[in-house]
Order: sequence, then C-alpha cells, then structure tokens
Amino acid sequence: MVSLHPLLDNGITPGSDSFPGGTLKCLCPSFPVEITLTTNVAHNHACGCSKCWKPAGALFSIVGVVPRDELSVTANGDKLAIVDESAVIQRYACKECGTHLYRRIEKEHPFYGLDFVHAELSEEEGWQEPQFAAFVSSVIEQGFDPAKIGEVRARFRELGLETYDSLSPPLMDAIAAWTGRKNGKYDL
Ligand code: GSH
Repeated sequence: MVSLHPLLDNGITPGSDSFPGGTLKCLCPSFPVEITLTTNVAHNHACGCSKCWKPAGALFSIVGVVPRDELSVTANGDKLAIVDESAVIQRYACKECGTHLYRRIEKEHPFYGLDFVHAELSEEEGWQEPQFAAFVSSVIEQGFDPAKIGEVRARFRELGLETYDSLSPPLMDAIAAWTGRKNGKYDL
C-alpha cells in the first residue's frame, strides 16, 4: 500500500470541534522554536506541492490555516529564518533543524491574514483532521512514478479524502471571488 504521511497511513483520527489550539514545536532536541495557536486549524489538508514542509520520508505535507492574529512565536524565535525572501508566501523555518513553523503573507493576496501551519508539530490532540488532498499531481514533479499516481488517489479516497490538483473548491472559489472583486466584476 502506498505510504502518504504517518498521520494518514494508519487511518485518520477525527479532531475535536471544541479544541482551543495549542503549541507547535520544531524538531530540535533542545531549545526548540515554539509557536502558540489560540484556535484550531481550518481547511487542514494533505499537500503534495514541492514547497510545503514534510516529515522525513513522507510523500505529502499536512497543512492547515489559522488567522494570523491567533498565532504567536512563544520560544526561541531567534532560530527562525525566512526560507525565500522573494516569495509572496513567506515560510518561517528553524535554521537548525529545517522544520517550517509557519507561512505568512505580507503582500496583497487572496489569503492575506491567514497563516499556514503543520499541526503535527504539536503533542496535543484534537486538531482538525485532514479534510482533502491538494496538489496531488505535484508529487510527480518531485520524482514520484506517474504510473502509480492512481494508487495515491485511490488510497486518499479509501481514507475518505477527495483529491485535487490545486486546492479544494471552497478555497479555489475564495481565490476566484477575491480576484473578481479586485477586477471590479462585482461588489460582494
Ligand atoms: N507544482 C507546484 C510545486 O509542487 O511546487 C505547485 C506549487 C504551488 O502552487 N503550491 C501552492 C501554493 O499556494 C500550495 S502550497 N504555493 C504558493 C507558495 O507556496 O508560495
């Protein structure tokens, strides 16, 4: 059976609707960078794109969003560095272990105001479970055998997750609505 990510391979554990958030830490054995979220993640999903942080050996990342004012760096923030200063979406990673702690948008963008995080970096339980799989075909760009991509899609479906080659319809609709408003097509 194709392996996707440790949090998916043995079946998905449902999160809790009342989960209030918690702390996420990088993988350094000492002085880890710590961020604190004061809410659960939303739109949590598996992502196959080449830019998202994945744990060692995983084919997919798992990433969700929180409002940026619900995230704060609470320990060892001096170890954080931006992966690519020129990118629209800036990824803040630990300089020592390479783990990405959060992704933030500083420019005009449909997702401005949302930070992207990997809830698996928390020891707490109750984080929203993955809802769908995004950028599935992107794993081929990273060397995955295109002849086996059907097995990946089938495994996601077996787990109850729909697969997409960009984001989910609600997120793509939000991007399109933002673009339509920006272009003066309507005033919603
Ligand atoms: N096929 C590309 C890849 O794998 O690198 C897709 C990259 C892509 O568009 N990633 C999405 C995105 O929003 C999902 S993370 N990228 C913007 C960014 O990460 O800055």
